[in-house]
Amino acid sequence: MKPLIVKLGGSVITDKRRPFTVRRATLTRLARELAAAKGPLVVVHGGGSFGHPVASKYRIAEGYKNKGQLMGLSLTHRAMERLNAHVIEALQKAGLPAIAVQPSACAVVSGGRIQSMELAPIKKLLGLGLVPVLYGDAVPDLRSGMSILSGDQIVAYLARELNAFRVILGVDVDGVYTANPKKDKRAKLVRKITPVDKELTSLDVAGVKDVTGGMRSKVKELISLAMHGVEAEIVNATKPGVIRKAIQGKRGLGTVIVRR
Ligand code: IP8
Repeated sequence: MKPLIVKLGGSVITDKRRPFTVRRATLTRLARELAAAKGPLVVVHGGGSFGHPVASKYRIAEGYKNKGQLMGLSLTHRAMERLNAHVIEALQKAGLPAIAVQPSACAVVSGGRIQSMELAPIKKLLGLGLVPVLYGDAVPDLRSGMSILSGDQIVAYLARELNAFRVILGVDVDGVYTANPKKDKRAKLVRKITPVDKELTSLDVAGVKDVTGGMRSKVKELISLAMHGVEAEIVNATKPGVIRKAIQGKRGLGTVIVRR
């Protein structure tokens, strides 16, 4: 059976204005909504106010330049492990048998891109009925020494390799806009994006800029996924019930990214 892959954005499950702050009530609600999934489920989450400030302080995304970054990589990873522990606990409380899978230990990354990933354990976990939970991580990089692997890239990679039937990305806005909806009143929600969309070049980044590139890089990852035939939808996970409806198969809740 093909899995469903859901990403919980860092700006949804953490308070990006406050370092190391989980939005506990939101996380509890989302865990309950995720429990509505009927088939195999993979959850991926972002860094929010855990991974991003530490990664940016030590310039991990720029590659290895000095010894101080070693502690930076260690601390960034630890920050993500801490956030991951909150996510796992919330999922368990909602009745989902969640289990952490550490991206920095199973993904081979070069120049910031995943070259390969050990998928046998993830496939077996899914087959058993467990819920693998991955996250954006600070990783060793074959070319640049170290880099930040975004949860979005993990989602796209897994969706391709595991032949996912659908991807849902939960963010803190209603989808992809023509401009930043938090700053520009004229910003319009884009309902559908296909690989041929020329408009895309004019899409602005919605929300706070982070070390892995915000909305623009999400769309890029999902377009390459759409070309492989996996449809995705970016929805507002801060609105109660939206993730649940998306999981139950409803389309058109946010921005759909499809081949045609
Ligand atoms: O929030 C980045 O993951 P993202 C994670 O999915 C770190 O881009 C470590 C900053």
